[in-house]
Amino acid sequence: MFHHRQLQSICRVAATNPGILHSITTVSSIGTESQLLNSYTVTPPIKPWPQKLTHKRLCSIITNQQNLDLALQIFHYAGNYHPNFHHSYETYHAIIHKLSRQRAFEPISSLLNELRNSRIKCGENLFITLIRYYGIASRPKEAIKIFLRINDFGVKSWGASAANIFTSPSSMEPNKQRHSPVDSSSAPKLVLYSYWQSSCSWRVRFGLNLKGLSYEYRAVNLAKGEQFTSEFGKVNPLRYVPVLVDGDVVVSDSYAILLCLEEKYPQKPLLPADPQLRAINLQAASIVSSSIQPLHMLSLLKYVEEKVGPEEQQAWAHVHIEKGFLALEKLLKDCAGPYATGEEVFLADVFLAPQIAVATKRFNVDMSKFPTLRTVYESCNALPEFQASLPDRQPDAVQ
Ligand SMILES: N[C@@H](CCC(=O)N[C@@H](CS)C(=O)NCC(=O)O)C(=O)O
Repeated sequence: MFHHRQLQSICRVAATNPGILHSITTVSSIGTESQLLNSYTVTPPIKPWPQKLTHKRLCSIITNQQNLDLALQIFHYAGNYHPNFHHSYETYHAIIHKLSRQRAFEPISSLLNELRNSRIKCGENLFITLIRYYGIASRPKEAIKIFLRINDFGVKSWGASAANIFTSPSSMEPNKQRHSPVDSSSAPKLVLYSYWQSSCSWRVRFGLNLKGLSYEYRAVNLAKGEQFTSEFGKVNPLRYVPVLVDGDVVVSDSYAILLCLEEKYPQKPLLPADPQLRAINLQAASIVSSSIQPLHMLSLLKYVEEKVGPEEQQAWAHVHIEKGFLALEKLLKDCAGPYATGEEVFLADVFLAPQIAVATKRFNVDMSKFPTLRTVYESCNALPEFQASLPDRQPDAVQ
């Protein structure tokens, strides 16, 4: 017999898991509620669904999923149907970060209720993420509501972070005492040698901001030749910025730095999971860093000026930037969305946006010939993480 309670069970499951109930078999032969629930054929929302599911793997699947509905379904499917899988603070953080970043706040309150009832031990980052994105979305009331609920989740050491997040006008201004979205207790202090106008440094600033990593800004004034001091020579014998110091590890070259960051700090991946999109991101980043920027760098332009003449500088830079942009436009045309490889900002964007800014502002390149690249720039420019990385907002900027 088909009971009212059984029907309620179906509705409850269907409501929280849209799209994953595939079929119900022979209802009349089902006796109990659990028999009824077991009789569903529940199909995973993505194929192939991993046989072995770890928290890290789920976080990466959610983070790389471009479709928000699907990301939510994946989260629910893992918690409800994957054998022996239980959500963790990290998996809740991944889905809440994903949703709030895209301003899809609606499902968040029920996720928070679930999280609170689960008694999972929570860290502060999830709440900082939420407060920040409510802030960015100009929803201060919701930000305050989250702040007031924080004690329900038993977060330790929240006081100091809270003070920072609400008193700092921007949580992403460099070289100021500010809160880091990674737990500062476990993260070594990062130091970035940078110059405000250097596009290579800009990439790293943008990447660090996307990953929510705070760092100390050490200015190297290229205009005054500070790259040639013996002190800087010890940090980078090649005498270029950027250089990142992460504990005992000193890495120069923006490409190497960003790949090292990607390995060590997986939050907000800069490379997508899809192998083809991953390859395109690496290729686009490499085109900018090896086949465009080196051909208009300061020392090379000085050489051209001395050996050929000052008027040749601009023409030389133009030819090489446009050649590179043409190749990038072709490379990205079919996979681009608002960002270089779709709906999410990745490594290609991190390299492209500063390069496009330099091309237009310093070398007057006309971007109407490169509509895909122009869109990528506009999308990045709308991001607070990019805004905080702008040359003018750096401590060594000369206005
Ligand atoms: N491939 C390196 C290039 C670094 C580079 O060219 N840095 C420029 C600033 S964007 C520099 O330090 N120039 C100093 C000079 O030319 O003397 C990277 O991507 O970091």
